[in-house]
Amino acid sequence: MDSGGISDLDLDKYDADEQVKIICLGDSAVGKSKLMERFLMDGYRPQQLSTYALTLYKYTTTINGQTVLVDFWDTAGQERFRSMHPSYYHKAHACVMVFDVQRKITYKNLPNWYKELREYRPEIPCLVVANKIDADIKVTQKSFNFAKKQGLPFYFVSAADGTNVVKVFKDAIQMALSYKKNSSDFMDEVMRELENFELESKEESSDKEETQEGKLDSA
Ligand SMILES: Nc1nc2c(ncn2[C@@H]2O[C@H](COP(=O)(O)OP(=O)(O)O)[C@@H](O)[C@H]2O)c(=O)[nH]1
Ligand SMILES: [Mg+2]
Repeated sequence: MDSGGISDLDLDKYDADEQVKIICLGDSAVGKSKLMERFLMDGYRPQQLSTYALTLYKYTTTINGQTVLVDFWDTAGQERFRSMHPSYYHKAHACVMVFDVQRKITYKNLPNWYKELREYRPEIPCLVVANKIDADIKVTQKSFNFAKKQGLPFYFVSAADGTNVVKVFKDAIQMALSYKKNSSDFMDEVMRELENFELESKEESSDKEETQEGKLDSA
């Protein structure tokens, strides 16, 4: 029985000790949705909210005795425009970046996705995933240097047969959690708030602008 999906989803938040947001990036048809579905199939009780802009999957798990609510965000086709709306990146704690080993162009496009990610989320963990290895297992002998060059963890996976899928998402959750706990996430936010504040007050009056700059100079 469905007793009103959205309020049920909201209830989860109050029970969770921790909450993280994980996003998925990469070209169209590399298998982002299939990977998430594959992972959630093995999971507990996936729930899904669809809008034309994105699909949100709620996943609850227990790590070190703590209940962790994970929001997995999946695109719903916006990646065709080679760019995601800023709200997609907003407050994300980790990113799973996917390419298709069968289509070189999807690998070549990784730096573009990575650049956009870093504009919005300079520090969050990013995992690079080579999907569809079931189609040609020999690709696992090839080297894909993008991840190594950027110092990012790299995985060969298959959403079709499940190879490494659970591993990738479990690692992503762990990394998201430790990012949230240890990193400058909080400072990121403070800095951004300050920037906004500064912009707003600059717009308000040029008098204030001068005062602020004066303060900055003497600091
Ligand atoms: N052979 C193979 N096909 C896959 C795999 N993952 C996804 N696909 C196929 O690739 C296509 C695009 O997958 P989808 O998850 O919709 O990609 P998205 O646009 O990145 O979300 C679909 O036809 C999938 O069945 C995989 O691991 N192996
Ligand atoms: Mg998709």
